Amino acid sequence: MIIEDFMQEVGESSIREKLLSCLRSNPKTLPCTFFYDRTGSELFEKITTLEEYYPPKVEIPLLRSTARKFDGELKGCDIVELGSGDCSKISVFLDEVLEENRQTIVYYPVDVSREAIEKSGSILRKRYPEMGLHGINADFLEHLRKMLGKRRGERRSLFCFFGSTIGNLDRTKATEFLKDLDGVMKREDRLLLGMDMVKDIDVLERAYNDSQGITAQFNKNILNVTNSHLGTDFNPDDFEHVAFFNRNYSRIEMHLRAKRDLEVTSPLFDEDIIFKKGETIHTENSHKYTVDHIRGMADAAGLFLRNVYTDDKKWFSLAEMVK
Ligand code: AVJ
Repeated sequence: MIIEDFMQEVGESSIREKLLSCLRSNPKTLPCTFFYDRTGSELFEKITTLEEYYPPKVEIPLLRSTARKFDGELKGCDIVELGSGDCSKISVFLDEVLEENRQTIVYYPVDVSREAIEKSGSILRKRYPEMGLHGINADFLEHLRKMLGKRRGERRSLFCFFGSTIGNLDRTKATEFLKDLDGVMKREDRLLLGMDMVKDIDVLERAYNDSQGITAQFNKNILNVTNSHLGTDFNPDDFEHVAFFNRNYSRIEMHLRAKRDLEVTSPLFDEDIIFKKGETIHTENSHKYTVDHIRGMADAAGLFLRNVYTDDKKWFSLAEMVK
């Protein structure tokens, strides 16, 4: 499989600058993309198997039923999946597509992890030997235009962005991202967006405060990742996992709260990072949507919301958008 590479230019020094400026801002933050080193990715996979973490349990059957409606239209189509990860989601989708249609499909997994693309690429090749494969190692927020701007061929594309990953972006960023997508989409292209919906607060909060403490470990692991980039001496045990639904922004927020006054040091910089007891680092937002939110975002980006596929409980949606 070919893997195009857009990640080379992302140097360690710009990563350090980014992390340090987040930790020096007020309130302190860390970008949620830094959850996913090897340990973090494993912890996230564990999260997806937890009783309390409902999203994959709802999204996967929804992908299956939606794929059946799409099957015929996928003939001769390029499927571009943003944040393809282990490719388990697209497999559910492709399983429902007729083999004779799959023969005409080229699948483009786009991910920040080259490893993930290589690993899932070899699985997909065995599972669907008849299908074309072309990996893209890129950060789709940074490189979207560069990697897709020149795709002006004859073939139609279906852009997929599953798992409610868009929920990590705030309203402005999400709209910008959709506008960028609109910029690279052709008339006949389509976008399928997985979005987690607003629901009972207890259900939402339990999903991010699981009884086994896996989400807490996942949250705290970002400090280990930070240590490895910045040479800092964060001790994850000095922090407490906090996750709650913020109604004003319709989102789950995850934070790490200092259990005591702390000074974090690194040989790479002089000025320590100071924490007062109870001070927090904001590590993640996970937005939850209503159909009105979804329509509002499509409108703001200049896209047309053609369909919203959802489950019986309306817990998760696949929003289909076109130009
Ligand atoms: C991968 C961003 C969809 O927001 O639910 C899971 C990440 N964070 N538990 C989410 C996550 C805590 C997840 N997304």
